[in-house]
Amino acid sequence: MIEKFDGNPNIPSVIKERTKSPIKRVLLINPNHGGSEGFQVPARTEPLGLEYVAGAITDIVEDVRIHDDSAEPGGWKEDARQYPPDMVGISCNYTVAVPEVKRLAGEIREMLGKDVPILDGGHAASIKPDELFTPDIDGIVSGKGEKTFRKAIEEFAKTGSFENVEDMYYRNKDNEFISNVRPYEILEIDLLTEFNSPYMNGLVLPRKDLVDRFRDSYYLLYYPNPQVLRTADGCTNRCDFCSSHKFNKEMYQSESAEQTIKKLEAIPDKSYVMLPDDFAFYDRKAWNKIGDYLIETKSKRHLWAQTRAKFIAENEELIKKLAKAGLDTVLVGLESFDKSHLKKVGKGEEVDKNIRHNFEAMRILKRYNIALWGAQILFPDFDKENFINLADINNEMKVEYPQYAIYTPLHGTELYKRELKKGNVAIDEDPKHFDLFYSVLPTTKMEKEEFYAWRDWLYKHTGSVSPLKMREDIRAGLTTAEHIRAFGKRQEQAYSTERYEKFIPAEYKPKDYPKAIEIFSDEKAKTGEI
Ligand code: B12
Ligand code: SF4
Repeated sequence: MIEKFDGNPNIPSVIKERTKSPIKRVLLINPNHGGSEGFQVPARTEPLGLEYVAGAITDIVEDVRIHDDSAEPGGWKEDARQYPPDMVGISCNYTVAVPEVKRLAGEIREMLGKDVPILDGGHAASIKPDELFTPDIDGIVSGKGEKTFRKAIEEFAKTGSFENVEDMYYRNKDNEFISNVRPYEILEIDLLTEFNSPYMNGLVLPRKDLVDRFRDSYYLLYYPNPQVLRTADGCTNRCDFCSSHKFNKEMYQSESAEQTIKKLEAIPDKSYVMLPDDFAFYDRKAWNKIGDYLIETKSKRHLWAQTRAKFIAENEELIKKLAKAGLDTVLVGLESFDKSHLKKVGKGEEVDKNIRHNFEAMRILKRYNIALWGAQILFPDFDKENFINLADINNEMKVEYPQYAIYTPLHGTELYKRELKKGNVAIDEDPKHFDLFYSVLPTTKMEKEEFYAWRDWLYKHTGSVSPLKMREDIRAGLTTAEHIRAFGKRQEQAYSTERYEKFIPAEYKPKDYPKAIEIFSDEKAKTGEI
């Protein structure tokens, strides 16, 4: 049946086949995250989840596109004009992005009309779908999207409905959202970890080519154009402030060394490669092989990864090999150096061990010249002394990239449940405040603005990446002085705030802890000093 396009009359009208015809063109959109300025300082990386979803449907549609709205806001309209999609999928990994996803869905509906279904998926959409039960969204894919989105396309093409698609919330004829999501089922403990997982090995490779047009706007710290390569899904830890292990149904699955090597081979040498795995290198055997491959082929790729302090402390030989293979920076959840605060995040009996592991991991990383991205928590009961002590430890230990996240009961976490049980009606539920840069819980020792001022102070006065390393990175072709300055500027913009001026006493303002990044300042660039 041929039907006239019924979208916004201002947009050129398009004639297309409708109803019983298969879905031919799909547009996938990564939204602008909607987080605060601090959210943008460390990273903007490619939307790997959408690339996997695109890979999974490539053989059943004529055309699939990805538009990254965080790189090119509003640019999806041009894609939609040139290649009017039959279905649109929007990603929602972050709670902070929820308002933006709703706004985007409204705009898409207005432009394309109600016949083009709009689906949503991703971490935040799966953990708290009801936030997205709006008239402009027709369905939400829960959990990993590859299989479910494929099925959604096939079913909609056949029946015009999502009713038979497992693991989806869909809208019925009465416009109510119905859940087809299978109940959360936790496997036996010995089935929870699977190395060389057939599921992971069997995934269609992500369509990285679809985001090539946005690559110039991606960055990780001061490295331009990072390449994201996932090797494992899930985590064996159960931190009570994290929903990641829940999303992965408490499972840990990693792909074979051969699969990772195949993906690495497709990434140009001298690339900065980010592993988004929650717990990298856990399959020691596989990573020994991958390390050997990188060393033997004299790879110039540099790797960024997240792993656990305990793992580093217990696997020095592997870390040494990986350093030789190009391991450059590691994100470790140090959480806290303070025992009473560590207990709060569910590390009760293990507190002493945790602190020991943190220090041991820091020593090992330094020994092999691997930079540390130390993720730490700012608790709402912090006073001035806590902030000052934290700065001292970070500067003493020369943590290259400290990250200070405010203690936040993210949706779907044990911490959130606990806060609700405590009757904490004071949780600020504004989704825009769930980027760990706001305190959604009341701060108890100082007003929130003052608390944020001290957080800004921490960022301004810590961070120890050395100029030597920056020069080496420039020489290795991984970055340029311009990108280093851009990183410095993002930091300055985010943390040189009015509240910093207002609340931080003069004696704390002098630059006690000069940052290497300043060596790459605009003035020095002009005078040719760098
Ligand atoms: C890598 C990562 C980062 C990186 C890079 C982020 C970036 N912006 O580029 C870094 C370390 C910088 C980072 C920072 C932060 N992160 Co982060 N991050 C991740 C992590 C570990 C992996 C994401 C990933 O690449 N996964 C691999 C891909 C393949 O999977 P995926 O994206 O989930 O996609 C699949 C499904 O979700 C689904 N899907 C996704 N989109 C769509 C769309 C459609 C239409 C469909 C059908 C399906 C679908 O299908 C995909 C394929 O299976 C996740 C945790 C996790 N394991 O998911 C946290 C996570 C997303 N981050 C989180 C947070 C809170 C942050 C921070 C705000 C705070 C922090 N952690 O300190 C900062 C923000 C800074 C910033 N600028 O982004 C939270 C979000 C929770 C929430 N409710 O908002 C998560 C879930 C971790 C957690 N602790 O719970 N992060
Ligand atoms: S915070 Fe990190 S270590 Fe803890 S459960 Fe989440 S992913 Fe695992």
